[in-house]
Amino acid sequence: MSSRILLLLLIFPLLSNCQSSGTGIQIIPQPLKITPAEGVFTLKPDTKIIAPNDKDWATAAEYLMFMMVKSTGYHIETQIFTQNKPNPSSNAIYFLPDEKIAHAEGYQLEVKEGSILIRARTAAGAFYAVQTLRQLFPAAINSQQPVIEKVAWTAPCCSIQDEPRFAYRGLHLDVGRHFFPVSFIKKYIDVLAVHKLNTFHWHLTDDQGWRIEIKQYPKLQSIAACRDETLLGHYSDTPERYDGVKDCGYYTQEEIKEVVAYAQKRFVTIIPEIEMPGHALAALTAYPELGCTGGPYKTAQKWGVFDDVFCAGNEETFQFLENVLNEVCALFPGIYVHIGGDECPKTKWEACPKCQKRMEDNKLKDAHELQSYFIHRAEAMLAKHGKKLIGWDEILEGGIAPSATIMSWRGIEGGIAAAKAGHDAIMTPSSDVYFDYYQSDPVTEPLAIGGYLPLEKVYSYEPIPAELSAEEAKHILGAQGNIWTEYMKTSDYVEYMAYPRACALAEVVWSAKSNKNWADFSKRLVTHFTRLDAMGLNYSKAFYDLTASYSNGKVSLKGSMPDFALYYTTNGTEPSASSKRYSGPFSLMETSTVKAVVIQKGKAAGKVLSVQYLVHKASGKSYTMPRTPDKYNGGEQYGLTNGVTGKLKGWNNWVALVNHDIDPVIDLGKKTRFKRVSCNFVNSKVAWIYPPLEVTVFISDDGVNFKQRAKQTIDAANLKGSTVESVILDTQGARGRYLKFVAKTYGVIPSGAPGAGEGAWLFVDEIVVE
Ligand code: TNX
Repeated sequence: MSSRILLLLLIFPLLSNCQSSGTGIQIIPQPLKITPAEGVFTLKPDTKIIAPNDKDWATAAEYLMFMMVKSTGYHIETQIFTQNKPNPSSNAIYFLPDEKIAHAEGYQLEVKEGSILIRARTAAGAFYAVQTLRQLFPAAINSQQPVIEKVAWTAPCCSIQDEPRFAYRGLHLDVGRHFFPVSFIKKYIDVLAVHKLNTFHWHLTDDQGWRIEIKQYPKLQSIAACRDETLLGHYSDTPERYDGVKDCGYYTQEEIKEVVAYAQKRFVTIIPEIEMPGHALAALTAYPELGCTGGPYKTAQKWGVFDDVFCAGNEETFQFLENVLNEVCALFPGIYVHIGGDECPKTKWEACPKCQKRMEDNKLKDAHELQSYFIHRAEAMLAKHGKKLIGWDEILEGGIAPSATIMSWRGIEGGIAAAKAGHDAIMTPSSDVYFDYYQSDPVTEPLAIGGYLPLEKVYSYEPIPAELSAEEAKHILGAQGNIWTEYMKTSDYVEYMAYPRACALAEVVWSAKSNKNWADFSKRLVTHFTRLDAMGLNYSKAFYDLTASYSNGKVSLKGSMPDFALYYTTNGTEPSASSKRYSGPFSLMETSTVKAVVIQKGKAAGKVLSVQYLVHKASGKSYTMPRTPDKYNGGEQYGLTNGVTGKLKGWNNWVALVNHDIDPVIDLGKKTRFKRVSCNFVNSKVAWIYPPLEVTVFISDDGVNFKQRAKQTIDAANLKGSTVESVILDTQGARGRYLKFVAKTYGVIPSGAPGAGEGAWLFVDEIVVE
């Protein structure tokens, strides 16, 4: 056997199940097993779709038909067969129920030159086969109108066997903070379906707006669906500014029914969320008697957590919620209703005689148990309709309701605790699946809430916590991406934040763990972008954005894929295909602005990266620091000496520690003379970030014996708002090889300030040595 054939034989099994991109078959989420074959199937104007006589199967078949008709302009028909399975003949796509398919949502798809066979146990499985099939055709099949250019409507012959890893595959949308029209909700559901996601979590009520018509309570429409104006900018900005524009919106019950029916046709279940006891300010504004103080209240115009919540001592509250849930349950056929339960401050309950009496009467020992009491009652209301309750992980506090399912958002701990206690859990940890977080450098991105969640991090998320036994892990139903819309005023912006991170999530929840491979996904994604284009989605191209790091005097550039063609300049000019091509780390002799970009087909594919590097005596040097940074490390291992200063927008270039000094010892490599040492720090008391109490510089020749050379104290009291402050220390031409820099933590946040009693954060960017 020649070595070439041997190589092919070795590669082939790999291609057939995971590394599919080499075959030209590029599907997201990656199917379980793909076996490519010779030839293609060609869609023709008279190709037929043949489906069984069953409502749900007809739904899947007609979905395929409409999609193909819309883009190809062909007059493709669906024919129903009644009794025996047809004998597949040519030029047709067959839907064939098959009891032998193991998984209820699984399917087998066989593309042959003359026909296509879709086998599944259920119509849902057949629908997922359709979604795979659409990705075998050219991207133009996704077009929303007939494609005028000539397209060869062919799909490569192959056989695909597939099934989901998790039963719960969700995407959420907050329509409370910003309202989005029915047309957009439908488009959003369409994209879920394309990615084999099966659950749409519709966050319908919040402090800033109540978005679902409840016939018994008309003021929810006339009052709670409106707010007088909306905060501009970030909620930590000072002073606060508002847009002065009244904002209203809600879905009528007719519209809700329309959306539910639309989702059903796409095998998507909708979970409505009605928030209680917290995030209830809009409802309280309409019905102030449901709050502890009786109001008046005002639908929130800014973001955050508000003290006014539904009163747990007032029987009227429960009557109201029961009536609301009665109408909600009648509208949504799914088994689950989400009742929120998150971020409910207890201050009003603690001062409320009715709540205190409720606690006494029910022998509840604290406010957490009162919240638990509240959720138990909601559970009973839902049970009357045969529905099950889902709540955010706070509903574990004070005792979980017996049949509740937990949505774990403050990390994975809630999911672990729930599963260990025998409860089902859905994983939505903010660190990995909060698509309201930045996906690229905040300085170049539209305003977002904060955080940093690039595509690769979503892709690498593993929903089953390592802490769980196999038995406990069965309670992890799946995972969900969440889109909170405080900063997303338009549907275009929602799409920008949602995609392609939701595409990565789809692979997390659908594909076999052993088939996950970032490099392979990245390749398929490039093709997938052409489909998202055809669907008219405003997805983010942050995938093409670059990062840079600086060490040992050299700048390294990095893209999402190693084979990207990067071009750069170091003199501040715009990089293009005629700039220098990046081939490895390069030196900077002086302070310079590096600009770099990915070039594809001669054009910039993503944003231009622009970083100003300060070249000074400590830049690019390594250091030791007793404690590792908390959450923010300045973007790389030696964030304090990487030549980059921090900006208020985005925390990427800051090194942060909570309630601890920042005290690196920098090795300058040789005995060095320094005139001065300077750095910036953040002052933002609303964000719990405090300046250091004092900054001290020590020097040493041996790294053991240090002498103090300069010191400066900082008075935090005078610093208002959110600002970047600098200190410059005159080191009077001292000489030494080692420099110890100590920025002393502010310590515990004083009473009266946000975060009182907690440890203050200390943020330092670059220790500039001159
Ligand atoms: C926390 S996630 C919230 C939301 C915010 C979100 C912003 C959760 C259950 N509560 O109310 O919109 O953070 O990321």
